Amino acid sequence: MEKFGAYIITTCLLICFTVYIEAYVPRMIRGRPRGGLLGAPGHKHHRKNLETRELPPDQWYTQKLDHFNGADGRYWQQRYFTNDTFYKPGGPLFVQIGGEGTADPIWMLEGAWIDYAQRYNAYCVQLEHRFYGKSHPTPDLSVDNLKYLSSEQALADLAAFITDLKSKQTFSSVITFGGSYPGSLSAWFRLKYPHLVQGAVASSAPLLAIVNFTAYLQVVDDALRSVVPSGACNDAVSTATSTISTDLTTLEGRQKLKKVFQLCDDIDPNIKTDISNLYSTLAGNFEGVVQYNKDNRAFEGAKATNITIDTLCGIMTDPSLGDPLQRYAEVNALLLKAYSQDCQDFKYDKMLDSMRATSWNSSASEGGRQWTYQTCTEFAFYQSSDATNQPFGHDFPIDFWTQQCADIFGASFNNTVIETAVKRSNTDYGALGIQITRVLFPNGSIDPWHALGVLEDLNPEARAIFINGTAHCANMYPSTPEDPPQLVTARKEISDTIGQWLRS
Ligand SMILES: *[C@@H]1O[C@H](CO)[C@@H](O)[C@H](O)[C@H]1NC(C)=O
Ligand SMILES: *[C@@H]1O[C@H](CO)[C@@H](O)[C@H](O)[C@H]1NC(C)=O
Ligand SMILES: *[C@@H]1O[C@H](CO)[C@@H](O)[C@H](O)[C@H]1NC(C)=O
Ligand SMILES: *[C@@H]1O[C@H](CO)[C@@H](O)[C@H](O)[C@H]1NC(C)=O
Ligand SMILES: *[C@@H]1O[C@H](CO)[C@@H](O)[C@H](O)[C@H]1NC(C)=O
Ligand SMILES: *[C@@H]1O[C@H](CO)[C@@H](O)[C@H](O)[C@H]1NC(C)=O
Ligand SMILES: CC(=O)N[C@H]1CO[C@H](CO)[C@@H](O)[C@@H]1O
Repeated sequence: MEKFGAYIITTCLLICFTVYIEAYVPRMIRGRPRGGLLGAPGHKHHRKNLETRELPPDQWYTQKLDHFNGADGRYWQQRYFTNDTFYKPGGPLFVQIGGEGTADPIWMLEGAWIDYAQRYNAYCVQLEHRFYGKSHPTPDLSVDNLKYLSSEQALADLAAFITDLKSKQTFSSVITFGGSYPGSLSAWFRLKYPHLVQGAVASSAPLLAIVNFTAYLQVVDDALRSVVPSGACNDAVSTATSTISTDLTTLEGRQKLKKVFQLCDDIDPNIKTDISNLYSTLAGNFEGVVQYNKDNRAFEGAKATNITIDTLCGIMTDPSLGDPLQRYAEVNALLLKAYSQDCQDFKYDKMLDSMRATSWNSSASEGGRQWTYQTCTEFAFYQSSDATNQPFGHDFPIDFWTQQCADIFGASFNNTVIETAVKRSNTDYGALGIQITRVLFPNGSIDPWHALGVLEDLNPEARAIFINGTAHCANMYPSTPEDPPQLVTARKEISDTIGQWLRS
């Protein structure tokens, strides 16, 4: 009887614990929201209409597991979508490159590229990135299997796929599209396979891999200042951050913080990684909003798209809501509510447990684990608090981020390995010195990622398109009547440039 009781308790502990910990993947991790950096278009003018529209079905391409080992004969099924409605014989092939999240078939019906396809009679395809969404090259996400996850393998997937499509149908030329990491892939595909692609649009593409990505929080700082030029919004965040560090020193203060920030657990001041995670989570509230400010996306299901920098700074500068700490907590409460979270997680161990899960049906397999692996082995991009000019404190320094690689994937993923990997990516692709033609690099001034992007024309045929006042990948979303004129102009310039590529 006693044994039986213990068995039940153990089972329950295991199950309950598993369910609980698996749920904690931060809302915003390494600048990547759940679902991926490029969310689905979901503007209010379109969404209702879209829900009743028929989405294109999944299609499957038999893809090689390891493109760089001729002796490896293993294959797997890669998902893609097509839309041939606008295609006319002699028209081009447009390829939307999938990224670090599930490929959304809504992009086959909506988005600026569909307008361009209509204009130029293009055949549209979207290829899901290996290891994301339903494109599972291996039975699970163990470290041993993740070695087949890299941008180079993804580019080789595209090359095989496009070559196969071209063998079945004639296209006048091929143009690739991508935003954020897939924006980089779009440029790199043109670099590595110029015989397969005649033009590339690389929106908000971070081309420079970097370990200590301090400029990210500096752009967030600038974005807050741009809505409240006096700096009152930044100052309030800064004051709230100092109050937190004072409160953390006493039991009473920690209890107060637990209450106002609706933390799921008590704060143990001796666990440094928990403290770093707490500060970085609170900064994440601002990062996510700045990165996608007013851009017509609806990441994570159209929930928080009406929360803008103005909303957050409106709260931070409203004395009727209490002192700056209370306002900072108000911002946190707003985002918890928008994402239907009951409490704010910050326990480092809980996050690790969730990120260590290797099953395809775990919550981190949505992309958090895979993208983290790519940051540890290719790009880093760690939004460290090492920058001086930002109000979020200095308690999530670069070591907090690099340590996560070792903690999640094993001790061999140490600082040396990460630094070497980043150097190698930059050597492989050329970083900001990339030598290519017939590429466009649209960038938005309030996108924190722009700091790693192409800011000036590389040459007359590799041009930067500056979109003042817009966020991450804004030019890729469907147009709306509220779009600022500079966004309208940017889309037209992209469309016209594609036309020039197709004519020459
Ligand atoms: C292609 O996209 C257009 C525009 O949204 C849509 O009207 C059409 O039904 C789509 N075609 C297919 C085959 O999905
Ligand atoms: C990270 O970068 C910032 C500014 O670029 C610098 O001040 C800081 O020392 C760097 N940290 C490390 C650990 O290199
Ligand atoms: C955003 O929209 C939701 C529902 O549409 C609404 O409840 C909420 O108050 C809005 N938030 C802001 C900050 O406007
Ligand atoms: C998750 O996948 C494993 C096999 O990989 C399976 O045993 C388990 O039942 C699945 N869990 C859920 C919740 O689907
Ligand atoms: C990092 O790990 C590698 C092996 O993966 C090892 O050779 C190297 O000494 C380690 N470096 C440090 C600084 O621990
Ligand atoms: C961007 O727009 C703001 C006003 O909206 C203006 O003050 C600023 O000069 C513009 N910047 C550039 C580079 O055009
Ligand atoms: C904010 C940003 O990155 N903007 C750059 C985009 O490209 C233009 C044109 O080269 C630059 O002037 C901007 O600084």
